[in-house]
Amino acid sequence: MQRRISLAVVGLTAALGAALAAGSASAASCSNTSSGFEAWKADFARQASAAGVGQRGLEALSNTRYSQSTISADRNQKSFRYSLDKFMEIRGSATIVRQGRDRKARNANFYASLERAYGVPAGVLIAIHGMETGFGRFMGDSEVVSAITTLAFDCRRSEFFKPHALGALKLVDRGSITRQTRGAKHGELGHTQFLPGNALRYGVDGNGDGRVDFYNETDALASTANFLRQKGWRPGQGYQQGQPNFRVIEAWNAATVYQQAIAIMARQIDG
Ligand SMILES: [Ca+2]
Repeated sequence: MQRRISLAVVGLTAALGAALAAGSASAASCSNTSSGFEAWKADFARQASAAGVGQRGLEALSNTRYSQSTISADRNQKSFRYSLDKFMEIRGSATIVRQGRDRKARNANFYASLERAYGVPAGVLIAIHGMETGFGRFMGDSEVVSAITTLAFDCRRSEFFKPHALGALKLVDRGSITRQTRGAKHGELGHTQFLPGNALRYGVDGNGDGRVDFYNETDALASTANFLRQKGWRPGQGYQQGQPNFRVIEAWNAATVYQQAIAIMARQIDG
Protein backbone atom coordinates (compact mmCIF):
# COMPACT_ATOMS: atom_id res chain seq x y z
CA MET A 1 0.00 0.00 0.00
CA GLN A 2 2.77 2.39 0.99
CA ARG A 3 4.66 1.49 -2.13
CA ARG A 4 1.64 2.08 -4.35
CA ILE A 5 1.10 5.48 -2.78
CA SER A 6 4.74 6.38 -3.38
CA LEU A 7 4.42 5.37 -7.02
CA ALA A 8 1.28 7.43 -7.33
CA VAL A 9 3.09 10.46 -5.91
CA VAL A 10 6.01 9.92 -8.25
CA GLY A 11 3.58 9.62 -11.14
CA LEU A 12 1.82 12.81 -10.13
CA THR A 13 5.09 14.66 -9.83
CA ALA A 14 6.13 13.54 -13.28
CA ALA A 15 2.81 14.68 -14.70
CA LEU A 16 3.17 18.05 -13.00
CA GLY A 17 6.68 18.38 -14.36
CA ALA A 18 5.46 17.64 -17.87
CA ALA A 19 2.62 20.11 -17.48
CA LEU A 20 4.98 22.81 -16.24
CA ALA A 21 7.38 22.09 -19.11
CA ALA A 22 4.52 22.33 -21.59
CA GLY A 23 3.39 25.52 -19.91
CA SER A 24 6.76 27.15 -20.23
CA ALA A 25 7.11 25.92 -23.82
CA SER A 26 3.85 27.61 -24.79
CA ALA A 27 4.64 30.79 -22.90
CA ALA A 28 6.74 32.60 -25.52
CA SER A 29 5.26 35.96 -24.76
CA CYS A 30 3.65 38.67 -26.79
CA SER A 31 5.48 41.94 -27.31
CA ASN A 32 4.73 45.54 -28.16
CA THR A 33 7.76 45.65 -30.46
CA SER A 34 9.30 43.27 -33.01
CA SER A 35 11.57 41.91 -30.28
CA GLY A 36 11.04 38.18 -29.80
CA PHE A 37 8.94 37.64 -32.92
CA GLU A 38 10.98 34.72 -34.25
CA ALA A 39 10.90 32.85 -30.93
CA TRP A 40 7.17 33.48 -30.65
CA LYS A 41 6.66 32.18 -34.21
CA ALA A 42 8.41 28.93 -33.37
CA ASP A 43 6.11 28.49 -30.41
CA PHE A 44 3.03 29.50 -32.39
CA ALA A 45 3.98 26.94 -35.04
CA ARG A 46 3.64 24.22 -32.40
CA GLN A 47 0.21 25.55 -31.43
CA ALA A 48 -0.79 25.78 -35.08
CA SER A 49 0.31 22.23 -35.78
CA ALA A 50 -1.69 21.01 -32.78
CA ALA A 51 -4.68 22.96 -34.12
CA GLY A 52 -4.49 21.12 -37.44
CA VAL A 53 -2.46 23.49 -39.62
CA GLY A 54 -0.58 21.54 -42.27
CA GLN A 55 2.77 21.85 -44.01
CA ARG A 56 1.89 24.69 -46.38
CA GLY A 57 0.44 26.78 -43.59
CA LEU A 58 3.45 26.18 -41.35
CA GLU A 59 5.82 27.16 -44.19
CA ALA A 60 3.85 30.36 -44.66
CA LEU A 61 4.15 31.07 -40.95
CA SER A 62 7.91 30.53 -40.98
CA ASN A 63 8.20 33.03 -43.84
CA THR A 64 6.25 35.81 -42.15
CA ARG A 65 7.91 39.11 -41.36
CA TYR A 66 7.00 41.43 -38.53
CA SER A 67 4.73 44.06 -40.08
CA GLN A 68 5.60 47.47 -38.65
CA SER A 69 3.08 49.15 -40.96
CA THR A 70 0.30 46.98 -39.49
CA ILE A 71 1.29 47.92 -35.95
CA SER A 72 1.53 51.60 -36.88
CA ALA A 73 -1.96 51.44 -38.39
CA ASP A 74 -3.25 49.58 -35.33
CA ARG A 75 -1.90 52.28 -33.00
CA ASN A 76 -3.52 55.04 -35.07
CA GLN A 77 -7.15 54.04 -35.81
CA LYS A 78 -9.28 57.16 -36.12
CA SER A 79 -12.03 56.83 -38.68
CA PHE A 80 -14.83 55.83 -36.31
CA ARG A 81 -14.53 58.95 -34.19
CA TYR A 82 -16.54 60.83 -36.81
CA SER A 83 -20.24 61.62 -36.69
CA LEU A 84 -22.45 59.56 -39.01
CA ASP A 85 -22.79 62.40 -41.54
CA LYS A 86 -19.06 63.08 -41.56
CA PHE A 87 -18.25 59.38 -41.78
CA MET A 88 -20.57 58.91 -44.76
CA GLU A 89 -19.12 61.95 -46.48
CA ILE A 90 -15.52 60.84 -45.96
CA ARG A 91 -16.26 57.31 -47.12
CA GLY A 92 -17.95 58.54 -50.30
CA SER A 93 -21.38 57.14 -49.58
CA ALA A 94 -23.10 59.15 -52.35
CA THR A 95 -20.72 57.66 -54.91
CA ILE A 96 -21.15 54.16 -53.48
CA VAL A 97 -24.93 54.49 -53.73
CA ARG A 98 -24.82 55.85 -57.28
CA GLN A 99 -22.40 53.17 -58.49
CA GLY A 100 -24.17 50.56 -56.43
CA ARG A 101 -27.52 51.18 -58.09
CA ASP A 102 -25.81 50.84 -61.44
CA ARG A 103 -24.14 47.58 -60.41
CA LYS A 104 -27.46 46.19 -59.22
CA ALA A 105 -29.19 47.12 -62.47
CA ARG A 106 -26.44 45.58 -64.59
CA ASN A 107 -26.23 42.34 -62.57
CA ALA A 108 -29.79 41.92 -61.40
CA ASN A 109 -29.85 38.15 -61.91
CA PHE A 110 -26.66 37.64 -59.93
CA TYR A 111 -27.89 39.59 -56.90
CA ALA A 112 -31.32 37.93 -57.14
CA SER A 113 -29.62 34.53 -57.04
CA LEU A 114 -27.73 35.52 -53.89
CA GLU A 115 -30.95 36.70 -52.25
CA ARG A 116 -32.67 33.42 -53.16
CA ALA A 117 -29.80 31.40 -51.71
CA TYR A 118 -29.08 33.44 -48.56
CA GLY A 119 -32.02 35.81 -48.07
CA VAL A 120 -29.83 38.92 -48.08
CA PRO A 121 -30.94 41.69 -50.45
CA ALA A 122 -28.62 43.23 -53.03
CA GLY A 123 -28.38 46.65 -51.37
CA VAL A 124 -26.73 45.29 -48.23
CA LEU A 125 -24.12 43.28 -50.13
CA ILE A 126 -23.43 46.12 -52.54
CA ALA A 127 -23.14 48.69 -49.74
CA ILE A 128 -20.66 46.46 -47.89
CA HIS A 129 -18.69 45.82 -51.09
CA GLY A 130 -18.55 49.54 -51.85
CA MET A 131 -17.65 50.54 -48.33
CA GLU A 132 -14.98 47.90 -47.80
CA THR A 133 -12.98 48.18 -51.03
CA GLY A 134 -14.70 50.58 -53.44
CA PHE A 135 -16.07 47.50 -55.26
CA GLY A 136 -12.70 45.76 -55.35
CA ARG A 137 -10.57 48.76 -56.33
CA PHE A 138 -8.61 48.95 -53.03
CA MET A 139 -8.13 45.54 -51.44
CA GLY A 140 -4.96 46.46 -49.54
CA ASP A 141 -1.22 46.10 -49.92
CA SER A 142 -0.18 44.26 -46.75
CA GLU A 143 0.84 40.61 -46.81
CA VAL A 144 -2.11 38.97 -45.07
CA VAL A 145 -0.28 36.18 -43.27
CA SER A 146 2.46 38.49 -41.98
CA ALA A 147 -0.07 41.13 -40.91
CA ILE A 148 -2.34 38.80 -38.98
CA THR A 149 0.57 36.90 -37.42
CA THR A 150 2.08 40.20 -36.26
CA LEU A 151 -1.23 41.15 -34.62
CA ALA A 152 -1.43 37.77 -32.89
CA PHE A 153 2.08 38.40 -31.54
CA ASP A 154 1.38 42.00 -30.52
CA CYS A 155 0.18 42.26 -26.93
CA ARG A 156 -2.68 44.68 -27.51
CA ARG A 157 -5.24 42.16 -28.86
CA SER A 158 -3.31 38.93 -29.07
CA GLU A 159 -6.15 36.65 -27.99
CA PHE A 160 -8.56 38.21 -30.51
CA PHE A 161 -6.17 37.83 -33.45
CA LYS A 162 -4.72 34.37 -32.70
CA PRO A 163 -7.74 32.46 -34.10
CA HIS A 164 -7.57 34.65 -37.21
CA ALA A 165 -3.87 33.90 -37.58
CA LEU A 166 -4.65 30.17 -37.38
CA GLY A 167 -7.45 30.78 -39.90
CA ALA A 168 -5.02 32.44 -42.30
CA LEU A 169 -2.64 29.47 -42.07
CA LYS A 170 -5.50 27.06 -42.79
CA LEU A 171 -6.56 29.19 -45.77
CA VAL A 172 -3.01 28.72 -47.07
CA ASP A 173 -3.38 24.96 -46.55
CA ARG A 174 -6.60 25.02 -48.58
CA GLY A 175 -5.13 27.07 -51.40
CA SER A 176 -7.48 30.02 -50.84
CA ILE A 177 -4.52 32.32 -50.23
CA THR A 178 -0.71 32.14 -50.39
CA ARG A 179 1.85 33.80 -48.16
CA GLN A 180 2.14 36.56 -50.76
CA THR A 181 -1.60 37.36 -50.80
CA ARG A 182 -2.18 41.01 -49.96
CA GLY A 183 -4.98 42.55 -47.98
CA ALA A 184 -5.59 45.38 -45.55
CA LYS A 185 -3.41 46.32 -42.59
CA HIS A 186 -5.19 43.96 -40.19
CA GLY A 187 -5.10 41.03 -42.60
CA GLU A 188 -8.59 41.57 -44.01
CA LEU A 189 -9.07 39.66 -47.24
CA GLY A 190 -10.47 40.32 -50.66
CA HIS A 191 -13.46 42.21 -51.98
CA THR A 192 -15.27 42.52 -48.65
CA GLN A 193 -12.29 42.33 -46.29
CA PHE A 194 -13.02 39.23 -44.24
CA LEU A 195 -10.78 38.62 -41.27
CA PRO A 196 -9.07 35.29 -42.01
CA GLY A 197 -10.87 33.27 -39.32
CA ASN A 198 -14.22 34.44 -40.68
CA ALA A 199 -13.06 33.76 -44.23
CA LEU A 200 -12.24 30.20 -43.23
CA ARG A 201 -15.55 29.69 -41.47
CA TYR A 202 -17.98 31.45 -43.79
CA GLY A 203 -16.27 31.30 -47.19
CA VAL A 204 -18.19 29.64 -50.01
CA ASP A 205 -17.33 28.80 -53.60
CA GLY A 206 -19.88 31.05 -55.30
CA ASN A 207 -18.76 30.51 -58.88
CA GLY A 208 -18.35 26.75 -58.53
CA ASP A 209 -14.75 26.48 -59.73
CA GLY A 210 -13.77 24.36 -56.71
CA ARG A 211 -11.82 27.09 -54.90
CA VAL A 212 -12.95 29.68 -52.35
CA ASP A 213 -11.28 32.85 -53.60
CA PHE A 214 -12.03 36.10 -51.79
CA TYR A 215 -10.43 38.03 -54.64
CA ASN A 216 -13.12 36.68 -56.96
CA GLU A 217 -16.16 38.93 -56.73
CA THR A 218 -18.72 36.13 -56.97
CA ASP A 219 -17.05 34.06 -54.24
CA ALA A 220 -16.57 37.13 -52.02
CA LEU A 221 -20.18 38.30 -52.24
CA ALA A 222 -21.60 34.80 -51.79
CA SER A 223 -19.36 34.39 -48.73
CA THR A 224 -20.53 37.74 -47.36
CA ALA A 225 -24.16 36.74 -47.83
CA ASN A 226 -23.42 33.40 -46.17
CA PHE A 227 -21.79 35.17 -43.20
CA LEU A 228 -24.86 37.36 -42.72
CA ARG A 229 -27.24 34.41 -43.07
CA GLN A 230 -25.27 32.32 -40.58
CA LYS A 231 -25.27 35.25 -38.17
CA GLY A 232 -29.05 35.17 -38.17
CA TRP A 233 -30.29 37.16 -41.18
CA ARG A 234 -34.05 36.76 -41.52
CA PRO A 235 -35.15 36.76 -45.19
CA GLY A 236 -37.78 39.38 -45.95
CA GLN A 237 -37.30 41.23 -42.64
CA GLY A 238 -36.08 44.83 -42.40
CA TYR A 239 -32.50 45.86 -41.76
CA GLN A 240 -32.83 49.46 -40.58
CA GLN A 241 -32.05 50.37 -36.97
CA GLY A 242 -34.65 48.77 -34.72
CA GLN A 243 -35.55 46.11 -37.30
CA PRO A 244 -34.54 42.46 -36.91
CA ASN A 245 -31.66 42.35 -39.38
CA PHE A 246 -29.84 45.44 -38.12
CA ARG A 247 -28.28 43.32 -35.39
CA VAL A 248 -26.83 41.10 -38.11
CA ILE A 249 -25.14 44.14 -39.65
CA GLU A 250 -23.76 44.75 -36.15
CA ALA A 251 -22.10 41.34 -36.40
CA TRP A 252 -20.30 42.41 -39.57
CA ASN A 253 -18.67 45.50 -38.07
CA ALA A 254 -18.57 46.73 -34.49
CA ALA A 255 -18.62 50.46 -35.28
CA THR A 256 -22.04 52.07 -34.90
CA VAL A 257 -21.54 54.70 -37.60
CA TYR A 258 -20.46 51.98 -40.02
CA GLN A 259 -23.59 49.92 -39.26
CA GLN A 260 -25.84 52.94 -39.68
CA ALA A 261 -24.11 53.94 -42.93
CA ILE A 262 -24.51 50.45 -44.39
CA ALA A 263 -28.22 50.37 -43.55
CA ILE A 264 -28.83 53.81 -45.07
CA MET A 265 -26.84 53.16 -48.25
CA ALA A 266 -28.38 49.72 -48.69
CA ARG A 267 -31.89 51.16 -48.50
CA GLN A 268 -30.97 53.78 -51.10
CA ILE A 269 -29.48 51.11 -53.38
CA ASP A 270 -32.43 48.75 -52.94
CA GLY A 271 -34.78 51.66 -53.63
CA1 LIG B 1 -14.65 29.93 -56.57
